[in-house]
Amino acid sequence: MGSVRFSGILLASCFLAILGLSEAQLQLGFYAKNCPKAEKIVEDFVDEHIHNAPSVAAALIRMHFHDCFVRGCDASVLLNSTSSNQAEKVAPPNLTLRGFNFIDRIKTLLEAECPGVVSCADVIALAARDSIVATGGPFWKVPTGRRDGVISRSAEALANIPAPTSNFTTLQTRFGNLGLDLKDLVLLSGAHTIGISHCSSFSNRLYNFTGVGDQDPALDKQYAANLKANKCKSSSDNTTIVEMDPGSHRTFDLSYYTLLLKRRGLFQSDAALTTSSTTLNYINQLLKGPLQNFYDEFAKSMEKMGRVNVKTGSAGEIRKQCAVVNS
Ligand code: HEM
Ligand SMILES: *[C@@H]1O[C@H](CO)[C@@H](O)[C@H](O)[C@H]1NC(C)=O
Ligand SMILES: *[C@@H]1O[C@H](CO)[C@@H](O)[C@H](O)[C@H]1NC(C)=O
Ligand SMILES: *[C@@H]1O[C@H](CO)[C@@H](O)[C@H](O)[C@H]1NC(C)=O
Ligand SMILES: *[C@@H]1O[C@H](CO)[C@@H](O)[C@H](O)[C@H]1NC(C)=O
Ligand SMILES: CC(=O)N[C@H]1CO[C@H](CO)[C@@H](O)[C@@H]1O
Repeated sequence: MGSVRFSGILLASCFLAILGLSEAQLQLGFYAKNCPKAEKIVEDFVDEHIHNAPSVAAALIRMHFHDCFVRGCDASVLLNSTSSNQAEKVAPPNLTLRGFNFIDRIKTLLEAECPGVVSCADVIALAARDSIVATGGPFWKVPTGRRDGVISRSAEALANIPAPTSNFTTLQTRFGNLGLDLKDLVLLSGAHTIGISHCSSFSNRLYNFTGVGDQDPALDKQYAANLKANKCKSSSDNTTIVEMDPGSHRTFDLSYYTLLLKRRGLFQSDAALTTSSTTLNYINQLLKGPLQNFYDEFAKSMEKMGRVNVKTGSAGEIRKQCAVVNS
C-alpha cells in the first residue's frame, strides 16, 4: 500500500520533471549553433515582402493562434488533408486562413540554408512576430525549439478554436484548457485591432440572431444598419470583407477596445468580453493607456500562447515541407 503510493508519487514527479524538461527546451536563439542565420532569414524575408502585403501580418498572427490552439504550436495547421484524413485546414474556423504561401517560401529558404533543422512551427511563430513588428505593432520574444507534429484533424480544430459565436463561458473554457486566463483572453483578442473578417463570420448578428430574422441586441444599432446597407447586404454574403477595426485596421492600437465599449465589436466573442466584470475591468485598464502598456502586456500573453503544449527535444519531427509529414 505504502510502496504503491510511493511509486505513484515517484511516477508523478518523473512526469512533472519530464514536463519541466520539455518546457525548458524552448529557448531564445535555439538555432544559434545549428543554423545561426535562421532567425535573420525569416526577419529579412518578412521585411522585404511585408510592404507589398501588409495584411499578411494579420493572417500570420491568426495562423499562429489557430496552430497553438490545436495540439499545441506544432504547425499542425499547415498540414494538407490526405485521402484518409481531413486536416485542420478544412475545418470551418480555418477556411479563411491566409498566408500559407508566405510560410512555404520562408521554409524553402531555410531548407536551402540548413536542411531539416528549422521547424515549421518556429517559422510560424517567428514570421507572425516579425510581420507584426514590421507593420509597426508590438514586439514579443519568441523562444524557439518547437518541433512539428504529424497529426492534423479537422474535428479538433472545431472542438478547440473558439467560434465567433462563442459566449464568455466557452471562451473562458477554451482558453483555460490551454492555461490561458481571462487576462490573456482580453489581450490576445486585442489582435482584432488589425485585419479583416468575412461577412459570413458575423452576419447572424445582423440578419437572424435567434432564428426569427432578428438582430443581436448587443450590437450597436447604427453600426448594424451601416454594415447591412454598405457591406454585408445579404445574409448569404460569404465573400465581402469588413475591417474589424474600421478606420484603423492596419494600426495595432487600442481602438479595438474602444469599439468594444461602444458595442461595436464585430463578433459575439468580442462583445462577450464586456459581459464579465473581470474582463471589462481589464479593458478599462488597458484603455487608460499608455499604448506601450498594452504592447508590454500583449507581449507577455503572446509568449505564453507560443508555449502552449509545444513539442520539444525528440518529440515530433522537423518537417521538410510544411504541408506534409516526412515520409
Ligand atoms: C477569442 C477568440 C477568437 C475568435 C472567436 C476569433 C475569431 C475570428 C474570426 C471569425 C475572424 C474572421 C475570419 C474571417 O471571416 O475572415 C478572425 C480574424 C482575425 N483574428 Fe481572431 N478570433 C479569436 C481570437 C484571436 C486571437 C487570440 C488572435 C491572435 C492573437 C486573433 C487574430 C485575428 C486576426 C489578426 C484576424 C484577421 C485575419 C485576417 O486579416 O486575415 N484572433 N478571428
Ligand atoms: C454558452 O455556449 C455554450 C455552447 O454553445 C452553451 O452550452 C452554454 O449554455 C452557453 N452559456 C451561456 C451562459 O449562455
Ligand atoms: C432564420 O433562421 C431560421 C432557423 O434557422 C430559419 O428557419 C429562417 O429561414 C432564417 N430566416 C432568414 C431570414 O434567414
Ligand atoms: C459561398 O456561398 C455560395 C453561394 O451560397 C456557395 O456556393 C459557396 O460554396 C460558399 N463559399 C464558401 C467558401 O462557403
Ligand atoms: C497542399 O495543398 C495545397 C492546396 O491544395 C497545394 O497547393 C499544395 O501543393 C499542397 N502541398 C503539398 C506539399 O502537397
Ligand atoms: C486555406 C485552405 O486550406 N483553405 C481550404 C479550406 O477548406 C476548403 C473547403 O474544404 C478548401 O477548398 C480550401 O482550400
